[in-house]
This record gives sequence, C-alpha cells and structure tokens, in this order.
Amino acid sequence: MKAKLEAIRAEALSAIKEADTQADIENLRVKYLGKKGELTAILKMMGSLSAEERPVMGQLVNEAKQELDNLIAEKKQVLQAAAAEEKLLSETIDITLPAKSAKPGNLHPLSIVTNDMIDIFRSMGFDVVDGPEVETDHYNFECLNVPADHPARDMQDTFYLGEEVLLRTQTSAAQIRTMETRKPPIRVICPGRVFRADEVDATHSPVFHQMEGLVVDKGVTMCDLKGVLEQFAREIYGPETKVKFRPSFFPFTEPSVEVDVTCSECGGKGCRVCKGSGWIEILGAGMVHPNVLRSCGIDPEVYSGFAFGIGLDRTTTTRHKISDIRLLFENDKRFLQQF
Ligand code: 2U9
Repeated sequence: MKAKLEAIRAEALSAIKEADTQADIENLRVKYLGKKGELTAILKMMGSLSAEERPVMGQLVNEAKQELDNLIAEKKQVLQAAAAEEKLLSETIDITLPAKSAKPGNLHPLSIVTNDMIDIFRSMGFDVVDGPEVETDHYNFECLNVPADHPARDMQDTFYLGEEVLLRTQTSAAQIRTMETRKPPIRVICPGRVFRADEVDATHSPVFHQMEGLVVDKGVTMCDLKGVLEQFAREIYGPETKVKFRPSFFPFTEPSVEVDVTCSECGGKGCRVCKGSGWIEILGAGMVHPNVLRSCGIDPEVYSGFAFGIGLDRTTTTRHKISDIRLLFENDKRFLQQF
C-alpha cells in the first residue's frame, strides 16, 4: 500500500507540474483528492491494515494529501494569474488614436491688410510710430490747424471725455508728437484706431482704423508725394493700377488732394462697386500746412513735408470684397475664418 501511495504521489506531482490550464488542475484535484479520487480510495483501504500499520499509513496518506492539496492550490493561483494577465492583454484598448486637434487661429482681415501696408511703406524707408487713443484738443486739433469753429471739433462729431480731452479723430496727433521729439528727416506711418460720432451703417462705424503717413525734410515736394502714393497704390492694387489726384481741402495740408485708383473690380470700365465711375477713392493727402510745421517748432522756410491718410477698414472691405464694414467688428468666427 505504501508503494502504491508513493506511485500515486509521484504521478500526481508530475501531472500537477505539467498542467497548464485551470480545467487541467481541477481535473487533477478530482482525480486524486475527490470523493472517488485515488488518495481517497487508499484511505478507504486502510480498514484492511493491522492496528500497528494503520496510524503509520494514515499519517503518510494525510501528509501526501496535504502536500497535493497545497501544490494544487498553488498551481491554481499561478494559472489564474496567467489567465487574468492573458485576458488583460487581449482586451487592451488602443488609447493612442490621434486626438481632435485645435485649429490654429488666423489674422483678422484688417490686420492682414494693415501688415501688408506696413511692409510696403517700410520698404520705402518709413518707420512705424504709435500714439495714445485718448488725446488732448491741443494735439488732435490745435496743432493740426483745425480752427475753433471747424465742424470736426463739434461734440456732434467728436467723443469728448472732458473739456480738453477726447478720443482721437485721426492718428495725426501721434505724428505731431513725433515732430516734437525727432528732427527732420522724418518718414513715419502711424496705423491705429480712431473715433468719430458716426451713426453705424454698412460703410460707417464710430470706431474705425487709419494709417497716416508723414514725410518732413528739406526740399520735399508734391512730386515726392505723388511718387510714394503711386508706388503704394500699384503695390496694393496691382501694377496696372492707374492713379488720379483730385484737388481737395483739409485744414492740415495745403495744397490738398484726394487720390483715386482704377476700380479693381472692372479695371476702370465702370461697375456696381465703383458706381459706374471706373474709379475708387482710396486716400486723402497733401503738403503739410506751414502752420502745422510751425506748431511743432519746425521752420516752414527751411523744411517742407507731405502727409496722407488712408482708411484701413475701407481698404480691407474693397480688397476682400466685403459688403458691410460691420462684419469687421462683429467677430463672427464663420466670417473671420475665411481669411
Ligand atoms: C500731420 C499733418 C497732416 C493726414 C491726412 C488725410 C489727408 C485724409 C482721411 C482718409 C480716410 C481720413 O480715415 S479717413 O476718413 N484722411 O484725407 N489725412 S491728409 O494729414 C496730416 C497728418 C499729420 C502732422
């Protein structure tokens, strides 16, 4: 019986070692330790042993039973862990899919046009200057030779913050400040936001944008003004563009002109955009008035200069065929993403 027990034990040990599924190990438990198992069968045969042999054999069988029990439990755990690991691997979720990327933003159409214009004037030797949006009556009007009774100074047209303080109506004040601090030769442009008490409609806004330019040096003439502005017009509207100078009036320039270019929509034939004229007005300009030079301490007998003002909103709407100026300020992403 002892030899049989040893044979069963050896066979069971090797079978446990070989088992590689949880079902295998369960079958082995039933085969050796179950109610009808081989070790249980030996225990049942103990009755045939003598009173001396029985406790010895009983101890051996119990030791073998305990040993197999432990080994089966251990192996069960190992196989369970392996099965869990395999399940985890087979159920792995691929979290490396590319995420939805945020679209990069883009420049506002007004900024695109402003930057293009800055590039053109920079290539002609102009510096960019800046100034405050809240100005004094002195810099905004007085230094610019705008008389006390001029309608622009009226509260109907200008936003006053106090008796002498206002929201600038043009960027010229920044150039007055430049003339006070720099000696000629001066070649500056000043792009920026300006304010006028206008009613809002498709072509007017109380907040709008301008780029003004100023050149002051010895011997500056109307020819220089024409050359610079023709070059600018051709660069921004195309080399075929024709430029027309019409006499005009501004208090800060004398003589003054308004500048038209051939309509880029119809090439000058006349269309809905240019209201049949073939021309589109793009800017105002002129030779800096001697009173303006004098107000900044520059002797008009020695120096002369020219200045110009370009509406940036208008340039943007004509360039990008935008039908309503209000679209520039509504910040509707569906509109802004088109540029
Ligand atoms: C200094 C002296 C003179 C700037 C000028 C204009 C003519 C002009 C308009 C264009 C469209 C304003 O935005 S708009 O409505 N501007 O017609 N601006 S001359 O003259 C200056 C500037 C600075 C020291």
